[in-house]
Amino acid sequence: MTVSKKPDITFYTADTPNGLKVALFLHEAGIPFERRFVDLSAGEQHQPAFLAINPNGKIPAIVDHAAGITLFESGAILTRLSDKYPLFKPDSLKEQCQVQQWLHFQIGGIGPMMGQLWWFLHGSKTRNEEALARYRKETLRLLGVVD
Ligand SMILES: N[C@@H](CCC(=O)N[C@@H](CS)C(=O)NCC(=O)O)C(=O)O
Repeated sequence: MTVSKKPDITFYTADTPNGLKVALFLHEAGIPFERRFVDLSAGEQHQPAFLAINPNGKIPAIVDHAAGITLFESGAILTRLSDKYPLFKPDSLKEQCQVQQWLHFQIGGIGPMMGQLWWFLHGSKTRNEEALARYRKETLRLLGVVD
């Protein structure tokens, strides 16, 4: 008889870019985890059961049962996972700083600006040319920085 141990990590996610960032890490690192889909369109992220995991009501979030840690914010999760499973973590301090730099650049710049551009392009019921121009310009500027 095979006794399967419950994975250390429970991963709360949905099919969105912030969820995929963590999913990619877990898959690439070969980390066993249990996935719980949060139905964002049904508002599951605002239910008390999920708010107990992330009071900010957003995915992704993880529970690391072995360490007794509940964590939200994709950057904090990725940093924690690369500490726990030392993959994608360079040896040198200089390179570790660069990883953190680009991680924060993504979380603080690319993610929110592209998120707003997406909303004004596809989510909003009205067309707001000023908002579209603002977020398109900033998105292109940020991509220029990456280049
Ligand atoms: N800064 C957060 C952003 C998380 C975020 O915006 N998650 C979105 C999906 S990509 C979400 O859960 N939206 C649901 C909502 O706002 O109600 C992170 O990096 O984890």
